[in-house]
This record gives sequence, C-alpha cells and structure tokens, in this order.
Amino acid sequence: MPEEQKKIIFSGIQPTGTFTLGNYIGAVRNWIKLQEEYNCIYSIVDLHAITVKQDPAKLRQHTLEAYALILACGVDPEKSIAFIQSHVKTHAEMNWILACSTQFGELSRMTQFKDKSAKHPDDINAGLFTYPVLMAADILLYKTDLVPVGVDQKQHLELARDVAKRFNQKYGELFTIPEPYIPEIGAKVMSLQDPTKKMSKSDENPNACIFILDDTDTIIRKFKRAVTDSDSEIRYAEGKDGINNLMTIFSAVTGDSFEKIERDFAGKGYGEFKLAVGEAVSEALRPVRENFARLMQDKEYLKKCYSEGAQKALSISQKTLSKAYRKVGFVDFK
Ligand code: ATP
Ligand code: LTN
Repeated sequence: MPEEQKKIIFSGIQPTGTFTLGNYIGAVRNWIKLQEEYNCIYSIVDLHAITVKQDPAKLRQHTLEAYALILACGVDPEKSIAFIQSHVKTHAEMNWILACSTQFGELSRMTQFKDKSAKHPDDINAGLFTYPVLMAADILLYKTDLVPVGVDQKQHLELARDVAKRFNQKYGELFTIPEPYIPEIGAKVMSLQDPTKKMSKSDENPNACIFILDDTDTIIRKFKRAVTDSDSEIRYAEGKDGINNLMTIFSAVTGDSFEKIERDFAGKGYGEFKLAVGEAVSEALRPVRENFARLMQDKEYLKKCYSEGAQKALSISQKTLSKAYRKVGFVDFK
C-alpha cells in the first residue's frame, strides 16, 4: 500500500522502569506487529513520567533504556518514527490548547488519577490531574487512527476522543477521532502475587512482576512462586484468577487457545504448568534481552535514531499545531 494511504498509529510508554511482561503483551508487542501495515509513531513519554516523583539521574537513564527497549522489542526506526516526547515541543504546546477544551469534571472521573493520587497522597500535582490532556495531545497531533494500548488506557482514549470532537465542533474540523487497538488476549496481565491487581512496573514486590530483561532462572523462579488456588485443575474459570492469568500469559506467548492448553495439561499439576509458562516466556523474551544488550553498547546509534525520530515527529506535529493555532484565533507570524 502506498505510504500516504496507510492509516496512522500512535502509542507511548512511560520511562518509569524496565518494562514488564504486561507492557510487552498488552502494548509493545502489538506496536511491532503493526509496523508493516501502518505508518507508526512511537514515543517514550518522559513528560508523563514526571507526574510522579522521579530522581533526575534515574529518569535520564530509564528514558535511554526505554528507547533502547522499544528497538530491542522490534520497533524499526527505518519503518516507524520513534522519539522521546520532551524532544518535540509541540506536545506541551498542544497540551495547553486542549486543556482549554477539557472539563474539570471529566478529568475528575479518571480512575488512573484516583489510583495514583491515592498512592502518592503527598504529591497530588496538577500534572497528574491533567495527564490525560497531554496524552490526547500526543495522539491528536499526528491525526492518529489507531492507538495500541492495554485495556487500562481505554478511559484515557475515550477522553481524547471526546476532546477531539469538542474541539472540532467549536472551531471546525481538524482532528481525526482515534480508535483504541486492544489485544483480545493479554489486554490486562495481572500481578503474579495478587492476580486481582494489574502487573505494574512500579509494584514494590519484585516477585509480582516479570521484567522483560529478567534472565531465565529469575523468570522461572517468579512463575514457580505465582499465587494460584487450592484446586489443582488447569482450567479457565471464575474464581481461578491466578490460573486464568497464567493461561492468558501462556496463550499470549505461544498462540495456543485456552482449550488446547486445558487439553495439553489435563491431569498435570500446577507445578508443571508454571514451569512450562516460565520456559515459554523466557524463550519469547530471549531476543529482546540479546538485542537490548547490543543496543546499549552503541549510544551513538541510539542518539542518531532518537534525534532523527524527533525531527520527523516535529515536522508532522507542527503542521497540526499551526492549524489549531489559526482555528482558535491566534495571530500568524513569520
Ligand atoms: P506505571 O507502573 O509506571 O504506572 P505501567 O506499567 O502501568 O506503568 P505504562 O507506561 O503506564 O505502564 O503503560 C504502557 C503500556 O502498557 C500501556 O499501553 C498500558 O496499557 C500497557 N500496560 C501496562 N500494564 C499492563 C498490564 N498489566 N497488562 C497489559 N497491558 C499493560
Ligand atoms: N498513558 C499511557 C502512556 C501514553 C500513551 C500516549 C499511550 C502517553 N501518551 C499516547 C498511547 C498514546 C500509559 O500507558 N500509561
């Protein structure tokens, strides 16, 4: 398909630590798959990361690592645009324009804001509250058609759609209304220690999470310790959150259906299944570990990629920002 007819994909991930298996299965893995068919734009969203307290030196390190990680997972900087959000000033500028079309009430309903403000009661800053507006700016600047994310981001995406429609109504058509792209299996990978909670990079318990750079022994050890139930049957069913989560993970990495997994593991114990899940996950992540180690040795290459990515992103997003400025009534200059 000619480049200009391809639909546009945008997604972002925060540099708040090494990615988890949840980030990989729920989001980043889809980023890779979509590169052939779509014009894809991917960003390490460092502006979003500072809505919670960050150590500056660690943030810098995590941002470079996150950039290397998306390339290690398979984002190809020749095919897609991959950049660091703070390098492209149009994001902060569009954020302001959209903030003036977003209501206090709708931001107050965001569950991520409620969760994160409960988690950080000493720092409920304005950025944490307006976080979804910046996310809407990220998406709308590129006339995005599809946004591959995990299911926890659906509410933010709905807000972005509402803000886009409101702006278009107030000022005339400008923004494309984006659709979510959420995987059927693995849209929400749960914690290995509390399978009613989502697996999250910032979980305090390291056994709750598989990090995508964990080595084989660590991965297998964490799966062996995964919380399950007192039953012994490998079956997807209500009340079996732990096993359901392990089946979801196994299915996501091997492509096997739940029926096949139930058949293959009939009569086998949880121990054997946990080991199989650990081995399958470790194998799936092996190339990521190897690519990451290689990329981190070549900082000049990374710098070249993110600098070129930022230039391309700026040139596309500046056009949308200029149109928005004109529509709201700002005076042209130059
Ligand atoms: P943090 O713990 O710092 O809030 P996070 O692990 O939730 O971070 P994000 O950077 O907020 O990760 O999310 C990046 C992408 O990964 C998003 O598309 C999000 O929907 C997806 N994602 C995050 N956690 C999971 C999960 N447990 N299962 C599936 N997808 C997930
Ligand atoms: N809020 C998202 C990260 C994010 C994003 C985006 C995702 C920021 N901007 C634009 C998709 C599109 C999260 O994963 N927590």
